[in-house]
Amino acid sequence: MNNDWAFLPMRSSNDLLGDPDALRARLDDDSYLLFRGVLDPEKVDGLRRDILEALAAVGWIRGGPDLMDAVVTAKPAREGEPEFFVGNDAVQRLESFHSLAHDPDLLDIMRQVRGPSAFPHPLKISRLGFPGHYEISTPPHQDYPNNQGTPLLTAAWVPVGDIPTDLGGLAVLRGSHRHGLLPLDRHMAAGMRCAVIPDDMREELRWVTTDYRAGDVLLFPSMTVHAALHNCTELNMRVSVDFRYQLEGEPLTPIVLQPHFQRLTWDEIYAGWSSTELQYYWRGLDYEVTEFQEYELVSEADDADDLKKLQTYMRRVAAREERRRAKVAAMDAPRRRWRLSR
Ligand SMILES: O=C(O)CCC(=O)C(=O)O
Repeated sequence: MNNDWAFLPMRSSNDLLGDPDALRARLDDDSYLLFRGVLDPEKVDGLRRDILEALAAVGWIRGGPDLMDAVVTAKPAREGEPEFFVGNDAVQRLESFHSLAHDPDLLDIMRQVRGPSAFPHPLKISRLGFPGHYEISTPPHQDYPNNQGTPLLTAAWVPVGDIPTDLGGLAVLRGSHRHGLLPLDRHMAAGMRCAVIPDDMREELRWVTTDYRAGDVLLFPSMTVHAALHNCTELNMRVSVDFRYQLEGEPLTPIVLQPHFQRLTWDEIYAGWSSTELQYYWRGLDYEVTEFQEYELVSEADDADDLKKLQTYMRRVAAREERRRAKVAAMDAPRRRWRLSR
């Protein structure tokens, strides 16, 4: 596991909707705002279908009648590996993925919390969590160092399908946003860096999480420490997306104007979209572009240690992979026999 967690339940803030001052006060108390069932379930379901069809087409999950179960058929891939980008790029091309950030219900909530000119960054992220890929679960971190610009930046994390805790939902360190920017260290999971949480913070603060359902939205500001729980299912992919919002007039860095990982151009992403309405939408908005700064990490690179960690990781993933493949093959077996017998 990422650290020594003891979880408390998150609380919903649906009762505060319509009262921006109360929402902001709650955000300042809790470091997050959870809203239940605020997105149209059909829209979330449609995005899930689009994502899973794209992943089935590149061989990451089973297609056909079980598509929506997201049963994984590919070897887990981690950020930076060529196989990782096969699935990731396929999702980056989806119109429904980018469009969800502009969903009127989501924008309305974000604008109640942040202000009427809040807009989503062009950079939008999908999280495709392989089962039993524990070493790669998103480690505790703050969003600010990866985005910079304004510390008032606010993220919307959206489960694309139900994400009970065993599928690896998101946890938040309640109260952490009041502790400022934490030191960073190296990590092999998403983002390649993690926050170093001082002992007094670990003692004083509590991690909170919940079983997420399709239609829920979790908001948190860029200083909130958050992390993913492990996907400890044997077979199923955890699918979520996250978008970041800021007000017009606030600064941002060039990286948030690019597609995630900067592998595709916007024109490549837009090829095949049915509408031009959301293409290059940010060009008409008001913001100041500031430079992205590199942060020092608390520990030096240690090639021998990295190699050892990588070897252990590869050995463990291979063992889990063998077990998963046997289970998926067993799922297919009766069908194959049935087909042969006809
Ligand atoms: O979903 C995850 O694993 C990580 C999400 C995250 O770090 C974020 O939304 O900022």
